[in-house]
Formats: sequence, structure tokens, C-alpha cells
Amino acid sequence: MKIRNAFVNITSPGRNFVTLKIETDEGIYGLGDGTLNGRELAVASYLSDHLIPCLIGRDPFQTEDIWQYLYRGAYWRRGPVTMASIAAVDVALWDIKGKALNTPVYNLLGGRSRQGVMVYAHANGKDITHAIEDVERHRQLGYRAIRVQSGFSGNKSTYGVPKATGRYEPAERGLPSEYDWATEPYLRHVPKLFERVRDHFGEDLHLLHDCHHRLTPIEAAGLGKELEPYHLFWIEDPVPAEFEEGYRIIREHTTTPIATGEVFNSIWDAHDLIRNQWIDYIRMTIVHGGGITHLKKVADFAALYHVRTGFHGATDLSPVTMAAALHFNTAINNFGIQEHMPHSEETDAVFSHNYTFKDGYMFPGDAPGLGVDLDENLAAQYPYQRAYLPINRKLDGTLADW
Ligand code: EZ4
Ligand code: CO
Repeated sequence: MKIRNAFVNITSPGRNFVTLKIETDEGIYGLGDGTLNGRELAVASYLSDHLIPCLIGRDPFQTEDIWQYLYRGAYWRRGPVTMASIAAVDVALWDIKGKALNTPVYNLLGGRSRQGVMVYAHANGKDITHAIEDVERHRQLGYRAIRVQSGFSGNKSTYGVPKATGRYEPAERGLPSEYDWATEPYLRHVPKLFERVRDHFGEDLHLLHDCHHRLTPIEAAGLGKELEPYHLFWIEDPVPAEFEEGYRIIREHTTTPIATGEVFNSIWDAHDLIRNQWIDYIRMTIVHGGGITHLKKVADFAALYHVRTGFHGATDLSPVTMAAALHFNTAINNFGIQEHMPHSEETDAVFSHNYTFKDGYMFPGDAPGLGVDLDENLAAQYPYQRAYLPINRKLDGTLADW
């Protein structure tokens, strides 16, 4: 079998997605996600202008060789644009391989290691009372693990809470919005939030929280310590993680588990975090981490250090990535949890898929390959719209992490 052609689809059914479709001379095709929130067209160009010409005529079964060719062959390694582009190719090839062998992708990665993939939902509210109502709503939907974020006095807005009612979707059309940020009221608020939530729901629910890179190591260490009585499943991205050793300080002070890595794109972003056991969960997922081929190596390396996966699963990761993650999570031993932020109806209509949700678990389905398809006619009705993630400024105007 040979790769005959490949093209990039850009569509915006509520939000932007970049999808690579690779076609073979035997009529089988595969899909890969290359969506990089706020920088979509850079990946589209990387694929169309630089990778696709190198793929024509290659054997799509050679996932390892093609990955090495694209990674080493670029000379300029790593970075989110490069690695999302490589991921799009890699995932499309695994999809082709599964279809050609008539088996779901999880069978190519080790087979079923568990019956279902535990996912966590997002609950939020403008204050603690509304957040508790939203946790209850998600509990009734069957979720066993819930991330909780709420607004608080002292900041006009915060990460994870929508400005109006409706879904939380961080990317906004047009140029980047600017929000304000003050750490002190946040640090006072979060322990009160989890005291109330634990008190209301008891111990029989996994609770998670995303700090979204806004703290310093010593602030995060203090927060982790204060949250210990409420037995969180994890706190996520307590600090920006370019400086991996910052996590040592957090680790020395608290037993609250730590997850990080949704913005990582290579094992070399997480190597020290894992081998020093400074984190418990690695969040770098398939689209941003160079695809299934690289993530399998990352997961196997992490397993040696008791680090489990907790893949990013926000709406900016397309249903193709969700499917790939569910196959992956089904097959590996050191799976921890999977984030689940459901896509809009428009997105699900463009990307029909075989994966399902029941009682807090998700299942990849048994269709050959990934079990996702792209309705190109419907996709064409939603042209690309420029959109960005917001930025944060401290109250005096200093630019801060969002
Ligand atoms: O802000 O995916 O845990 N989930 C998150 C997400 C990220 C967005 C950025 O594109 O932190 O909501
Ligand atoms: Co996050």
C-alpha cells in the first residue's frame, strides 16, 4: 500500500479544527488532528507546504520510520507547530493501519487493558453555590470524577468559568481578550471551594482542580498543603512548567497529587519531571505530543516512575484526538484518567464517531482504525474564523500567565 495523496481540512463548527486526511492507493484513508488553539494556520501550512510533499509514495504502515523521518529530518526539532503536524500524520497512519488490518487501533497498541476509560468532567459556577449545583448536574450524568472551578470576589473573571451562562470555551473569535488576575484572592478562595464541595458530596467522588499555570512554586506548595484535607485527585498546572525544577519545591511540601503537561510537545519537556517523580500525571496528549508513536514511548517511560497518564481533553482537541486518546487509554497499563469536555453538536455532526460515554467511562468502540469520520461537505459550511486564547494582566497592568 502507498500514500497517494493527503490534504488539510480547516473547519470551524463552533471552533476551529485542523484535520489531515491521508489517502492510499487502495482506497483506505486515515484522519489525523493537528489543531493548535490560536495558531491553527501555522500547522496547516507546515503540513501542506512542508510535510505532505514528503509523504507521497511512502508505505503508510511505516509509522516508526515516517515519524523519525519527519522529526529528525526537519533538523529543527520540537515545538508545538512541528509536533502537532507530526502528530496529524502519525495518527492518520495508525488509522489507516487499523482499517487495513480490520481492527481497532487499541489492538495495535497492546489490546484491551481495561473495560472502560474513566473520564472527568468540568463543573463551574460564578460562585461556590453555583459550582456545587454544576457538580451535582455532572454527578447525575454519571461522572465519577469532576474538575471544579468557580468565580470569587477579588477577580472579575477567572479561568474555567464562562462569562455568561453556557459552555466554557476559552478561545474567542477576534483578537485576544485581556483579563485581570490577582493571585491572593484566588489562593484564599480555592480551599473554601473544596471544603464546601467535599462537605456536600462526601468522599465518594474524585475532585480535580486546574490552576492553569498561574502560581509560583511556593504559592502552589502552600495551596497543595491547604487542600490535603479534601483529598483531591490532582491539582493541575500549578506553575508554568518550562522550568521543570520548580516542581521540586511543590513536591517537598505537599502530598496533593500533581498533573501537568497539556502544553508540552515532547518527552524533553517532561523528562526531569518524570524521572525525579515530581509529578503524578502527565497530560501531554496525542495531538500536541507528536502522535501515538511518541506518546507510547512517553507513557512507557513514565510507567517506570509511577507516573500515570491524564491526557488533556478540552474542546480544542478534535474528536479525532479524543478517539485516538481513548484507544491509547484502553491499551496502556499506566492509564490514570482522561479529561472530557464534550464537543458541540455542530462539531460532533462534522466528525461522526464511534466512541461512547456511560456511567463516567468512555469507550473507543470496535470499528477498524480510530472509528472517526469527517463530513467534508458539512465541514465546508463552517469556514475558518480567526480566534485566540485570552491573555492575563495583573491589576497594575503587568502581563501575567493565562
Ligand atoms: O485552557 O485547551 O485542562 N484544560 C485546559 C484547557 C486549555 C485549553 C487551551 O487551548 O486547561 O481549557
Ligand atoms: Co488545563
